[in-house]
Amino acid sequence: MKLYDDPMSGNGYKARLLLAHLSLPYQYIPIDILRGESKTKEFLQKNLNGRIPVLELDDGKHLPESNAILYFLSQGAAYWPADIFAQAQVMQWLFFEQYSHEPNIATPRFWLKTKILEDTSFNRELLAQKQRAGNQALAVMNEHLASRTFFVGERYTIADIALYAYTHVAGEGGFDLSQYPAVVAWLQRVREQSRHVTINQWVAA
Ligand SMILES: N[C@@H](CCC(=O)N[C@@H](CS)C(=O)NCC(=O)O)C(=O)O
Repeated sequence: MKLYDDPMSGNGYKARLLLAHLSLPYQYIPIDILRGESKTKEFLQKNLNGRIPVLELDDGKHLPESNAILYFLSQGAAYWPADIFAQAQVMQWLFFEQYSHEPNIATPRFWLKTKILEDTSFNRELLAQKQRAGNQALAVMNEHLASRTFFVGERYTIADIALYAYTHVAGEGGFDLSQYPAVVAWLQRVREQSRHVTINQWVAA
C-alpha cells in the first residue's frame, strides 16, 4: 500500500494513525500541497478532486477521502464496531467531523500555520467566523464526552481517530482547548491507545 499525503495534514494523519494501530506497512509518498503537487495531471489520475490523502492499494486502486480510508482500513478490526446501530453512530460522528468540525478547525490552523493572514487583503472576519463555528463544534464534543470515555459505545473507534486528528492541534488554529475539559481528558485517552503515533510520525514500509 502507498499513502499520498502532506506531513502537515490532519486528514492524512487520520490514515497514518490507523495504519500504525493496525501495524500495517505502507509506503509514504509526501505531496507538497503548497507547491501544487496535488494538482498535477499525474496526481489528478489518483484523485480527480486534487486533494490528499489518497490510499493506493497493491492492485493499483485509489481511495481518496480520509474518512473513507478509515472505513476501508478498519473493516474486521476493533476500530469499527460490529453492531449496526453503533456503526451508524460512528458514521454520525464522521459526518459531523467533515461538516461541522474540520472545515472550521482545520482551516484556521492552515491559515495561521501558512501565514496566509499576513496578506492584508485577507478577510480576518472570515477567520473569526470559522473560529466561532469551530468553538461550537468543540462545545458539542465536550458535552457528548462529559459522560463518555469515547464517542461511540465506550470503545475507541474510527470516530475518535477522525475527531482527534484536528482537535489535538486546534491550538494552532487559535482555539483554547482548556475551555473544554472533557475534550482534553479524551485527547489523553486517545494518546494512551496502543501503537499511537503523533502527527509528525509515520510508519514507513
Ligand atoms: N474531505 C477530504 C479533505 C481533503 C483535503 O482538503 N485535503 C487538503 C489537505 S488537509 C488538500 O489536499 N488540500 C489541497 C488543496 O485543496 O489544494 C478528506 O477528508 O480527505
